[in-house]
Amino acid sequence: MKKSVMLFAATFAAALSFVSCVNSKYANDTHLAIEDGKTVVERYGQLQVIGTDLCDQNGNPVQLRGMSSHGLHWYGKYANKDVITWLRDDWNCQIWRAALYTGGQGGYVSNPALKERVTDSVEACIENGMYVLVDWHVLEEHDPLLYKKYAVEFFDEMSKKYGDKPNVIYEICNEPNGEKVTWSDNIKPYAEEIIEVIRKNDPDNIIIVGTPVWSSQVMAPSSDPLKNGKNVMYTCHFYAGSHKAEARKNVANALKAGTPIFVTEWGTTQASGDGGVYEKETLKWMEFLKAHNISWANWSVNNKGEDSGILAFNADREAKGNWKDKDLSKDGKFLRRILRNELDMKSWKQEQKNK
Ligand code: DCB
Repeated sequence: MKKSVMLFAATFAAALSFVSCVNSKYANDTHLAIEDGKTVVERYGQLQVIGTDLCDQNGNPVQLRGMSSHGLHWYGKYANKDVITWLRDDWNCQIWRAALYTGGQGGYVSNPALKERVTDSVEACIENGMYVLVDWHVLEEHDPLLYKKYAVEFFDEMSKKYGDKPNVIYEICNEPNGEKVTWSDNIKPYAEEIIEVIRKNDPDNIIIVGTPVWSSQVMAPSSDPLKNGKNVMYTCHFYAGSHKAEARKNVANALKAGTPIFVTEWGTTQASGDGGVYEKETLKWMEFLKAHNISWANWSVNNKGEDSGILAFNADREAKGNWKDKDLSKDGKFLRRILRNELDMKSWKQEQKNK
């Protein structure tokens, strides 16, 4: 054989084996909220982490996808059964995230009644056979240690109440941030304590831990691991208009280092939650997350008129679901097609050409 032909053949074979290896590992992923009349929780059951993969009860890797609420103290009215069911049946969501802001004005610490929005969410998801992320939305307080006392009580109660349900996933600190907040001195000691509290009541449901700098420094846990990291995953958050190839490289490196990742929050916009919908950048991320079997929830369900909100400004004020095209923002229309498996990079590029 000529050298050039050989080189071509070798490259082709390598490419083929790469594709088939990705396909075979994640072949059973169907991305359906309901399949053959069965909900996703009926099919996948008790989740577990194997290596860096989120897996179903039989050890098959699965990728969950769905929507996050906005802050429950602002747009918590959408955390109801009608909307969550609509998201399952029309949007093909397998998961819902209930974002309980902890600090700040109106957050849980100053407004404990907000817990009802979380329990409403969990109960709707149990009835619907969906998974649910119980998100302790650390943000304005920067350091998860600040309200640890409240987190201990909250997660003790949630895990006592729902620990026997396979639906529940605990997200114990959304986005630690601030220069002084580090993995080793703040997040890790917080996480070890909260995990211990949860594990007394719930031996196995998945627990997700935030990472430094608004959940972007996903390499941190690998050099200083948790003492109780079984069935624990770590989160990376991204906003497609702000976080690009370098952020994906961090995630790939974290996976190589053995860190399981769950993207509990991401947006199509800039990190502010606004500034336009970055369709192409989003679809790059979608390809990447699918290839690495990383589950996700998108930010967010609201009608305030910000670009990362899926509803058009002031649409569905009664929070009933049953949305028509006119009720959705640009972001909402785009996201719905992604979740319904109607859009990927290839078809998007074709559409751009035909425009
Ligand atoms: C995260 C937060 C989330 C925040 C979104 C968008 O923050 F987890 O709570 O949501 O990303 O910024 C926004 C809402 C706004 C609301 C605001 C108030 O969309 O409607 O007014 O919260 O809290 C991030 C994420 C990344 C970065 C910074 C923030 N970053 N942040 O990379 O710099 O500063 O909130």
